[in-house]
Amino acid sequence: MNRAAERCLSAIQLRYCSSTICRGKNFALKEKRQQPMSQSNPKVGIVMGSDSDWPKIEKVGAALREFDVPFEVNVMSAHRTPSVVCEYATNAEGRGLQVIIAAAGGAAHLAGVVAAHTTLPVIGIPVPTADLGGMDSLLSTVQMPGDVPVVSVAVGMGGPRNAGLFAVQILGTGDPELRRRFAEFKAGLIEKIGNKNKAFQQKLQAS
Ligand code: AIR
Repeated sequence: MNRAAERCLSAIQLRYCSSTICRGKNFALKEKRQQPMSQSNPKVGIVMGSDSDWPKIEKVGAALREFDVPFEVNVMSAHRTPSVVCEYATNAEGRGLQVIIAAAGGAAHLAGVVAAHTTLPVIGIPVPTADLGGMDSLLSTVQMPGDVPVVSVAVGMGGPRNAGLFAVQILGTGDPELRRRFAEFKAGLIEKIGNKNKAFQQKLQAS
């Protein structure tokens, strides 16, 4: 990485290390700690066009923490810092990253530009916008030309969480223990939604 890009990247870097203890069948988060990352081997790289995106997408980190997947978060912009994006994506595989999640709003070209510079799978998160409701982000993330795939999650709703879960599924293809934990998580949904249904039925009867 050239010096200017390196300086720029370290100035805008947010790194997270997580320690999550999941107990119970539905993997409810009983304890969550977040601290500056001391591990140097993140498997998932989250990049976002602006620090202003983080509050809208932070559930992606929560999903990864649920499965103890180490990740890093960096701010970089396809338009404001294109050389940083290029360097990051080009070096990502060599640094041990296995999946990249790219979030941006408006003219959201970050996921596409990252995908142009890496062979790692790229998951786009179209960030909701005030002016066009995130349709701008969605279309600029998802309408990729053939040969350069980017998968996209939903704007808002479960989008950021699903980006994290999808990264876990990708990593799980080469990690039987992670696959087992994901299957356990899916089985836990039966109990979770069953409880919701029970509570709903009680409410209906009382009304
Ligand atoms: N953005 C930044 N560079 C390129 C794009 N598309 C996006 C950010 C954010 C929005 O522009 O991802 O969603 C506004 O950024 P800011 O920094 O002005 O708050």
